[in-house]
Amino acid sequence: MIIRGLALPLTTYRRRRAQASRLISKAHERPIPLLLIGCDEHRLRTTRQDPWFDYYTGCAEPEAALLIDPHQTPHDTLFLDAGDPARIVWDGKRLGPDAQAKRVHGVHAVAPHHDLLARVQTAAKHAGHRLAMCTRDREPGFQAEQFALWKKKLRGITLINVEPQLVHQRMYKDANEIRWFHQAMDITRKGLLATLPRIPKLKMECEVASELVMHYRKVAYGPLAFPPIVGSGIGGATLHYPHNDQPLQRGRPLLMDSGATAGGYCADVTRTVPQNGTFNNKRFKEIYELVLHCNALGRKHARPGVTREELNAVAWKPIIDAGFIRHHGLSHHIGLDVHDPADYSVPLAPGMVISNEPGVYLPDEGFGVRIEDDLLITATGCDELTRRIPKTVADIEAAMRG
Ligand SMILES: [Mn+2]
Repeated sequence: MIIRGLALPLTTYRRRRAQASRLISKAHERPIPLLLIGCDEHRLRTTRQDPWFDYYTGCAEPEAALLIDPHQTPHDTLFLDAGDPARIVWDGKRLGPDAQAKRVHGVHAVAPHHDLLARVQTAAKHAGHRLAMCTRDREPGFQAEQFALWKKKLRGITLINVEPQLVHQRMYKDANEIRWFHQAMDITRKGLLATLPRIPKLKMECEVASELVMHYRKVAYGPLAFPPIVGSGIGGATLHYPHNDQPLQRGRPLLMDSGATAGGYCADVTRTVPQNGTFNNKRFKEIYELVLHCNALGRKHARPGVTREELNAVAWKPIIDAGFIRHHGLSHHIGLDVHDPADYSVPLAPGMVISNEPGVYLPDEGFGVRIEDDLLITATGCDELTRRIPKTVADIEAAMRG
């Protein structure tokens, strides 16, 4: 059968699991079992595997779970459900808890999914009725739902959110992860370069969004980093514009925020371009140059030791000095999640990947400008992963001529 997922070497997942146990023990002064739940069949039809579960297993199978139990040997058990054989014709073959699964995932043990509850209860009992899970307060999602669900399921067991500890793993990307980032940026660059010269010929935001999606997905029919935001004029002044359904307006700015993924790792790139291919609107060009200047400041100052606040202070200054409002932060961490979980009190350090996205939003004037790049923090500064995607006035005009 075809095994999906596993974007990284098995040794990486093994090392991550071992380190997770160590981080939890250290923070809570005792070993606590960690439970991570994978998405079900229904959810996997429309979305990707949960990034927390993916991070520790690389497992793309539905109805899977991971229990890391520091009190038991074997420590790491991957729970799988081969599913109902009568469903194979509907949903395809699933990886069951067998020798093949143990080998391909490199876990200490595999077990049937129906044993999960009993095994979790036993593991928690050995840890003084404690169990660790991950939930995100700021961006609720699948693990947060699971946290609430298991809290109800496990009476008498204290559930501990260990996301604050585990983010310290996810914030630092290794060489293999960075290779995937480069690939995601490359797919995104090619998609944008193919779409830019088409914009003056297109009529609707949805055409632009569809072309981007087509270019991203024809490489690998995987998930997008997020649904593209394609806002013509006023749409570009709505930060999370979800509609992409309005006519393009010649001579107006068009804001496109999108990204492909590769190996699960996200690109997150915004370009704002003139829909006729030329920056001949004076006001737009003036705001564009201002945002571009702030984007350059962000890149220049992103280096080890710099805090998020320091970077914000430097990069937003020209926008604030010009009398505009700062509506959002300059950057967020990027990884398997486009807004990767992170501890923002930690200053920048080599291996971190962050966005650099100043913007000016003028709903009263009917447009917004954001220029967003992705930066890899290096030993001495940063590597702009998106540097080959045009962004100066001259480079965008040239790219739009095709
Ligand atoms: Mn972003």
